[in-house]
Amino acid sequence: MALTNNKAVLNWIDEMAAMTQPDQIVWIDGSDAQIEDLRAQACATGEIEKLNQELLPDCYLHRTAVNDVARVEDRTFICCRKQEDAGPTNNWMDPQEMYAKLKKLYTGAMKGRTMYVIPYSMGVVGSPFAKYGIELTDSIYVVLNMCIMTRVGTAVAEVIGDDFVKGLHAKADLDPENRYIVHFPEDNTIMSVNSGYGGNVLLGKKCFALRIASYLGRNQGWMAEHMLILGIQSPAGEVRYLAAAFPSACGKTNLAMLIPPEHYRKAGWKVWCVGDDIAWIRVGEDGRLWAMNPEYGFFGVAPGTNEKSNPNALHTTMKNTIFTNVAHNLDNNTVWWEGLDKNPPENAEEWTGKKVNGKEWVAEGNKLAHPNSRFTAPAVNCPCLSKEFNNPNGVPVTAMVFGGRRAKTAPLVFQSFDWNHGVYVGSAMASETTAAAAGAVGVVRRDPMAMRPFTGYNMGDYFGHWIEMGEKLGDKAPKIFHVNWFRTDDEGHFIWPGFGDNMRVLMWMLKRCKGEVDAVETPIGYLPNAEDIDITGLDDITLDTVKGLLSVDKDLWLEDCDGVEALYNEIGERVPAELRHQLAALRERLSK
Ligand code: GTP
Ligand code: SPV
Ligand code: MN
Repeated sequence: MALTNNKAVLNWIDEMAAMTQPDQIVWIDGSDAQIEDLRAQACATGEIEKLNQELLPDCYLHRTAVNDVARVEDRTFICCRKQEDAGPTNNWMDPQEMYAKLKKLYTGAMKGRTMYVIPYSMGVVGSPFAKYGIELTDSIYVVLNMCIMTRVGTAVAEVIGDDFVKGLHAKADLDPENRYIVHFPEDNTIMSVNSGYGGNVLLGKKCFALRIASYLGRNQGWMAEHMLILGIQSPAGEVRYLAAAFPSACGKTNLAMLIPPEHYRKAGWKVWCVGDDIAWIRVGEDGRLWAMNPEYGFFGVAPGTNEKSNPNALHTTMKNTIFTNVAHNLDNNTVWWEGLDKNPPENAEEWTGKKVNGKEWVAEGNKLAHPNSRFTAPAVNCPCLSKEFNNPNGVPVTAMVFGGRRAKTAPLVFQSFDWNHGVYVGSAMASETTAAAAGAVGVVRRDPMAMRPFTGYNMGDYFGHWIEMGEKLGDKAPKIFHVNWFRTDDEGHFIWPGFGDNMRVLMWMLKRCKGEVDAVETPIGYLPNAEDIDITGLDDITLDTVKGLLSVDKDLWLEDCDGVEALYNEIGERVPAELRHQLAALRERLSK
C-alpha cells in the first residue's frame, strides 16, 4: 500500500512502473519486520548469505557481478540542457536524447521482478536542512543498504513534498556496455541502470547527496562536499570540528574515526565522528560555517580495516552490517579481507565465490577480498559517534582540510594564507587513483576538492561558488589546510605512520586555529616548524623525519603548477580570475 497520497509522488511512480513493468510494487516502511522479511527472501535466492549470527549478528555477505565492483565514472552523466553547464569534467548528453536512450533500457526491465519504493531522507527527517528522495529499485540488496545508509520509511513518506529527488534504479542485465548512472539536475532526477554496485545504485549517496545536492547548493547558497566531519574534544570538554575532503579510498573513514595516541587519551583528548564521506555545509545564523552529515551509515572500504588501524570502524561492522565482495571464511562463517589480520582463512571463498585455500591463495599473490570491497554499517554502531550526529543543525566548522595521495610533492601538512588561497589549494588537489572507481590504480590525476567525479555542474562555477562562500563568511571563515599521509621513501614505503597518529597533525591545526603556535611562511603556505609536530612515543620518527616530511621541492611544485594550469585550461573560461591570480602568485613565489 502506498505510504503517501502525494500526487506528484504517485504519478511519477505510476509512470516509472508503466515503463519498467514490475510484477508488483512494494513500499518500504523501514520496519524491522519488513527488513527481516526481505533479508529472508534475499537469502533464499542467494542474493545475500547469512553470516555467523553469534559472532556477527544480523550481518550478511553479498557478491556483486565480477564486472560491477566500483563506480563507473566514464558511464556517469550530468544531463542539463546546456553542455557548458555540466562542463568538461563531466560526461554530458542532451536530456531528451538521454531520456530516450534510457527509456529503451528500462522498458520491461522489471518484468518478473518487484519494484521497491524507498522513501528516504538525507538528513534528520523534518529538519529544515533535510532533503527527501524516493528510490525505485528492483534490488533487495539496494533496499537493505539504503535502510542502513539513509533514514527510510513511513516518517519520510509523511513529510515528503513535491520537490523530492526522483531516483530510478534497475539492475536490468548488469550489462556493462549499457550501464548508465545519469543525473538530470534540472529535473531533480537520477537514473541508474545495469549496475548493482554501491555508489552506482545507492542513489542517496554520491548521486543525490553530492551530484544533485552540489547543484542545489550552488543555486541556494550552500555546499555539498565529499568531506568527513569530526570533532576533537579537549580535556576541558571543548569540542572543535573539522571537515576534510580526500578522494575516494584516501582515508576519510579512517580519519573520521581515529583513536588518538595514548598520551593524548591519557590527557583527556577525544575524537568524535559526525560523518565519514559527505557534508552538507551552510552559513549559520552566527555567520559561521555549519556542517551536517546527510547519511545514516557508513559504506566503508573493508581492506586495511583492523583492530589497530581503525578499531572503531571494525566494531561498527560487528552487527547489522552488509559486507560486499569481501572473502568468506568458511571455517566459522565470518568474513575476511586483506589487512584484517595476518591469518587468511584456509577454508575460504575469495570475493567472487570460488573455493580456495586462503593461505595458499594469498601466498601465491592473489587477493581474497576485492580491493574495493566494502561494509555497509549503521552509524549508531560506531563507538565514537558524535552526540551531535542527529543534531539537524550540524556542527560549526573550525577548519577545512584537503588531502590526497601524493608520493612526493605535498608535505605532511600546510596551511593556506587565507580563504581564497585555500580555495586554490583545494582546486589544485591531486591524488593517485584508487580501486574505488573503475580504471587504472595509482595514476596521479587532478581531483579538485575530491569532487571531480561528484560535482553536478561546471567545475569552474563550482570554484566560483567556493569563492562566493568565502565572501559571505568574511573573517568567520574556517582556516584551510592541506595534508598528505602518503609520502613515500625511496623504497616506496609510507614514511608517516598515519591512522591514529594523524591526530598529531590535527593538533597542530587546532593550535593554528587558536593562534597558539607559530608557523613558517613559505611559497606554498604556512608550514609547521618541525618541532611543533608532536612525535612523542613514535619510535621510528625523528625530528629529521619530520623535517623530511615537511620539505618542499620547488621544482616539483612548479611542475605541479603546470598540472593545475592544464586543469584550469581544460575547464576553461569559467575558472574564476581569482584562482588564475592565485596560480600566478604561487609560481612567482616559487620562482623567487
Ligand atoms: P571512500 O569511502 O572511498 O570515500 O574512502 P575513504 O576516503 O573513506 O578512505 P578510507 O578511510 O576507507 O581509507 C582507504 C584506504 O586508505 C584504506 O585501505 C586505508 O588503509 C588507507 N589509509 C587510510 N588512512 C591512512 C593513513 O593515515 N595512512 C596510510 N598509509 N593509509 C591510510
Ligand atoms: C567513494 O568512492 O568515494 C565511496 C564509495 O565513498 S561509493 O559509494 O561507491 O561512491
Ligand atoms: Mn567517498
